[in-house]
Amino acid sequence: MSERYRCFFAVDPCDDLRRAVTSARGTVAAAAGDVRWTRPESLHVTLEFLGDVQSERIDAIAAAASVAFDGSAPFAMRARGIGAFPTLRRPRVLWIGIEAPPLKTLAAALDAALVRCGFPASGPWRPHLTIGRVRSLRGSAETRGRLEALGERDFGTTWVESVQLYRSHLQPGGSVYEELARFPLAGGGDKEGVADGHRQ
Ligand code: 2AM
Repeated sequence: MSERYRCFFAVDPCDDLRRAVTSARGTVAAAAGDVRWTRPESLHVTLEFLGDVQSERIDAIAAAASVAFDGSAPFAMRARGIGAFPTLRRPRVLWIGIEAPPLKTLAAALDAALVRCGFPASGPWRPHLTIGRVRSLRGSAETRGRLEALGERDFGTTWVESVQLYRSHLQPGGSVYEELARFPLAGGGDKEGVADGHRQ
């Protein structure tokens, strides 16, 4: 019997961004309460979550993604502002906003390719970097409103040179992600204007 893999496509933050997230933890926790932080090595920006997939389908999915990303160039991904699902006043999932128009183009191309593979089309997508999950809230809505003060904080820019297909292993201490495939963005990017960009 074949195995089922819990899979998703994502891009990764650079090491400076991972460090910037870690150093913001104290400020965020002061406003949000008891937070289970995403491990720095597990931080990622999900493009599309596939759910459980039969392992023998992975090769076909990777081939379709490879075609979808063909000709795409590396690009700058800016991380800015703390946000939360469902809201900043009732935060459950804490994230940093991601600004990168090329990422939306990539995600749309990937979604179209996955629809051709039989997956349902994904709904509206808000690119974000999940940094933690709130275990229990602290303080009043006003205290938590302090998170809004972090709404404009700039966490820096990552130069994205590849997309990864990950398998998620659910574990009690937090999911562990295994890279199944890497898709280099080889289409000749332009690094101009990425003064504080970093290679992954
Ligand atoms: P997120 O944290 O960026 O929101 C791997 O499980 C990743 O896939 C998660 O980190 C999450 O991305 C996304 N994910 C998990 N379950 C999901 C679901 N049911 N629907 C959409 N995305 C999901």
